[in-house]
Amino acid sequence: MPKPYSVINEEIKDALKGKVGEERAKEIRKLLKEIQWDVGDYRKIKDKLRRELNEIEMVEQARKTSRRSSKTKKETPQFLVVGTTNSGKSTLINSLCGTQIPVEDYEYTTTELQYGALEYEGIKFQLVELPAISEGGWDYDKSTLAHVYSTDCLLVLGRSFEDFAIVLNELEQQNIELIEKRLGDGFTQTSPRSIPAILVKKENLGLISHNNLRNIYSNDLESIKKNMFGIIKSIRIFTMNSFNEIEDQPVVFFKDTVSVEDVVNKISKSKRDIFKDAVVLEGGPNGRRKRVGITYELKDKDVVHLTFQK
Ligand SMILES: Nc1nc2c(ncn2[C@@H]2O[C@H](COP(=O)(O)OP(=O)(O)O)[C@@H](O)[C@H]2O)c(=O)[nH]1
Ligand SMILES: [Mg+2]
Repeated sequence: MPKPYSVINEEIKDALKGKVGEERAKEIRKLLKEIQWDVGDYRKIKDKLRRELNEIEMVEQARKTSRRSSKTKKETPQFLVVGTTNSGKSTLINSLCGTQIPVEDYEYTTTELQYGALEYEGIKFQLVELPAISEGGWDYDKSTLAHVYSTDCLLVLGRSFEDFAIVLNELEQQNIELIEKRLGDGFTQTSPRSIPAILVKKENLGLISHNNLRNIYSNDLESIKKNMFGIIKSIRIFTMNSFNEIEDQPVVFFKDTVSVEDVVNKISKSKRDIFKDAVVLEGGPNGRRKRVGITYELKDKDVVHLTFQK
């Protein structure tokens, strides 16, 4: 006898609670196998699960193809540059990253992603140009949509109010909500439906008022970088090597709070059990010196010297 519909529904909810990405996909595959009946209400449940699985697989695939190497995947926030054709996407990436993506002054639609990279305040960013968005385009061809779902943040470009209207409307049609700041901890983005975004507009275009999103002018490169940095909310911790020298590159966390334990786990997890204490220089090498324990909450730019039992 199969279980009643309502019971299965609750079990599915419980099983999927809090699971995202690959983990969620795995659970859905398992559930699909477990629900043996495939008629009536059971078919409805299974179809719903199949659709969700499909969507997750699409997003995971996009993550894999649009992030060039798995090494940079976690540590490099990705900003997807979206806009109508000729909105200046390639020009912007070229100016920010020093790349030479072809810029054309006639309507020209590339179907390939274009890449750029930049570093700002010790954080590396990947910029990716999405092929132009057109009115109703995604209703006919979903192939580029997965990149939107899987990105960390959007730079929405436009040279006129109409440009923005088209792009913002297409995103809304796909149930994508643009938000001011990332949700919760971490990049990569875990909610494909709520994506942080910055609006980048042509000089002298008036305010684009949409979900309180930041408005920046496309010629103000410094301000664009500053806001990209701001939106990811990183905490950079500098560690000391065994010669008491401060390392050049910080350990970067994309979280709201970072403890000494997080640093230990990231740089020498195997030593967690022999951790003794830590000396912190608050805010940089010249900051106030403090001896702290494993639960101490660190701030951006703190310098940490970890000590372990011999
Ligand atoms: N006046 C002006 N022209 C721009 C600006 N950005 C790009 N363009 C021009 O617009 C055309 C299309 O630019 P491109 O970067 O290829 O746009 P894309 O199709 O969005 O990648 C080119 O002729 C650019 O020189 C801008 O900020 N101001
Ligand atoms: Mg282009």
